[in-house]
Amino acid sequence: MTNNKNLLAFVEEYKALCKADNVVWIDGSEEQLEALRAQAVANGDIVKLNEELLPGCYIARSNPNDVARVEGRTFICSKNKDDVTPINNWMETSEAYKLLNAIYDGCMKGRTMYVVPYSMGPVGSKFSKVGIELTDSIYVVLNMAIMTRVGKAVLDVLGEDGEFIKGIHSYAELDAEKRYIAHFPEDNVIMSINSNYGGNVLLGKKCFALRIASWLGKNEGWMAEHMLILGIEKPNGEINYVTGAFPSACGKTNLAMLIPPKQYLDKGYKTWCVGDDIAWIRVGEDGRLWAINPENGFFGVAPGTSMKSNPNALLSTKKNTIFTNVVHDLDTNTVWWEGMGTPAPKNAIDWKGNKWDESMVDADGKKIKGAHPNSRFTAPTANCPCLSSEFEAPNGVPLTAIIFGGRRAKTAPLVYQAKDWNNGVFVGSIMASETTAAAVGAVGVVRRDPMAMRPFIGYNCGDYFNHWLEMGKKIPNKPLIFNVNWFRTDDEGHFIWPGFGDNLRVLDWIISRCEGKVDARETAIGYVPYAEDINIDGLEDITVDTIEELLTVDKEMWLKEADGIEEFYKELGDRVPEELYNQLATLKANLNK
Ligand code: GTP
Ligand code: SPV
Ligand code: MN
Repeated sequence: MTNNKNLLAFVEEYKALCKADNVVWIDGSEEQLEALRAQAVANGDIVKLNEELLPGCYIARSNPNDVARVEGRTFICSKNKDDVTPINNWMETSEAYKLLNAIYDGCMKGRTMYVVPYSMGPVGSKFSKVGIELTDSIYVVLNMAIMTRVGKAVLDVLGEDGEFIKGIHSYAELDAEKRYIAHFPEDNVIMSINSNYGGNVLLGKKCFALRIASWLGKNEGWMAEHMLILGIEKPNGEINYVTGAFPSACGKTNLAMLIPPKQYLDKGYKTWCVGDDIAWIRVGEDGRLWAINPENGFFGVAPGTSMKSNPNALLSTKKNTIFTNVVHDLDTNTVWWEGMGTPAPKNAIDWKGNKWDESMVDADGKKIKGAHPNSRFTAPTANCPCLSSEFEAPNGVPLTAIIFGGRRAKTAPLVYQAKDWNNGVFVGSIMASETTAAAVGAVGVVRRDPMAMRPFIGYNCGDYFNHWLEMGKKIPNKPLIFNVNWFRTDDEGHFIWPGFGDNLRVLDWIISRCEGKVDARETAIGYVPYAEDINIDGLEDITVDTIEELLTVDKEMWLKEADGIEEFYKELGDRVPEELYNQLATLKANLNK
């Protein structure tokens, strides 16, 4: 299928090391994919769902020891330790190859090795990049065929001497002790072994499009970010595009597909999804920032997705979708999860493969969840009812605003605006959020997650901050930078802000700020709205006083926050730019005024 010598040598090398029985090249044809689906069904890896209710859909369960990204076993490998900061695990390059090659040795005995050529970004666009994933998992092949553009067309673009990112994946024995997700940015190589789940194994996503691409972006003068891309259309047809960086399971997919509240719909507002997880951002000829979504599918969190919270996401999963670790309703042969908004099935199997119903409790009397909190759907972007007409645009969309945000019960106000680009970089760098089920580990612990990229920066975090500052110098028409927090809680722990579609009310303020149409109050941390400028028309239970409360900036809390930021910067080592320390000093001075 290809004459690319490097590619042929790469395939031969790993076929030999992994001792795969044979090699199958993925050409992207429906016939080949359909045959693989049939094979995976026959193997028991996936189950075909009700063809009438969910055409082309399948359910899969991962090993219970393998349900989320494993940050503890994810490594950035480089020659020099200083090129990686302590928030990521580091391994010396040659040591890492030695360790990993030993585990790959013979891992595909008796198995087929699939060669998946894929493009991140529209095939052939000059902003797109090609990857090759070698894998022994049909589940991975089928997911990659949804999440990216795969097959022959990609090889044609690659040609005889085109460059590609090398990815080698084997689920091996799913041995959690020998699980490694290793990146070699200096060599354009990704090695993943002993997992078969999500961001650990769909190598185009976090491994390539963020960890490797962030490094490429630094060297080539662009940015790879953990961001959704959303278009907001006004009644007059004008569309403003914004990107939003929120940590894993903190609302990107939801914001990317939001449906405007009735008051806005009635006026003629519309919203368009360009991307829900990753943005590749470049400076355009017009001096603005332009963003593309390099993916071709959504790997979305299932629990909580309902016709009420996110109808566009739910509708996106109605055909040609793979569900992982959700409840299998045996009566209808469909799927269910907590927060779907329909009654739990009576005759069902939970994510672990056990017979399950809603009334079941564990030894501590706690309800047993049917779906894993990080259960997911893999759905083609083409299914999304609000997919932007610019989704395939080779140059992407121009940005009006960049929004950072996290899950903070207190401290961070509903929204504030950074004073300028450098201050915005500071605002992104100090992001913190409560951890979620998207990664293995404790949930609900506040941790620093700069630009929502903590687990995804492929190099030294100080250098990454510096790259953001440097980019600012190259953008004549900069987007404005904001921070939002949908997750502030009251004393009983309830979210105060209704969130979801109503987040458009905050985006409305953000766009008005970008247009210079609304005033704001200057505070120690940045510009905060006047409460009456957030449109609460039609919101029950929310008054101007509630908004006032959501917008408070508590100086005591922020002084503590400033100490935490300083600690974090110090942890990152000596490459944190001076400018950010200056920003921190200004913040402290403002708070002490
Ligand atoms: P990844 O795919 O892991 O990167 O996650 P994501 O950032 O796309 O998060 P997603 O939109 O899937 O939302 C994760 C969880 O946050 C779901 O349980 C949502 O119901 C919840 N959520 C999203 N938006 C809001 C909001 O505005 N308010 C509240 N309270 N919850 C929200
Ligand atoms: C995330 O954790 O941010 C995800 C899911 O989008 S995964 O693909 O597993 O990284
Ligand atoms: Mn994500």
